[in-house]
Amino acid sequence: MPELKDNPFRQRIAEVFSEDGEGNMTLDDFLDMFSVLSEMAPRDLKAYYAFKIYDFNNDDFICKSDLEKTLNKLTRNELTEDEVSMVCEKVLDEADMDNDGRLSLEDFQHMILRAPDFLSTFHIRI
Ligand SMILES: [Ca+2]
Ligand SMILES: [Ca+2]
Repeated sequence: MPELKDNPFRQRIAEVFSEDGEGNMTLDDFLDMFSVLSEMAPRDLKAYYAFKIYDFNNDDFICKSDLEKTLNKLTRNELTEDEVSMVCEKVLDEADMDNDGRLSLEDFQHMILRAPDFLSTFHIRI
C-alpha cells in the first residue's frame, strides 16, 4: 500500500484502528480503516478518526503538545521549533471555541468545517 507507506501518520493510524491499541491489526481492523480512509467516507467520520489520531496521549483532547507532534509529522520536521510553536498557538487561538486551551472533538470539528484541507492526510485511494 504505497499511500499508507508514505503517510507520516501510518504508525499512529495503525494504533488507532487496531483493537489492542498497539498497532496489531486484524483483518476487521484493516477493513474499518479502509472504509474511514476512503474517499466515500462521511466527513464527520473522518474528522472523528483524525481527532483520535492527532490525540497522541489518548486523553480525548488535542492539547498543544499533541498539536506540535501533529504538525511536525505533517511537515516532516521541516519547521523550526519556534515556527511549530507559533503555528500551534495560532491554531489553538482560532479553533479553541471554549477557551480552555485545548481542542475537544467539538472544537476540532469546527476547525475542519473551516479548513477542510486539514483532512487531506487522511485521504487515500483504494
Ligand atoms: Ca491529548
Ligand atoms: Ca477547547
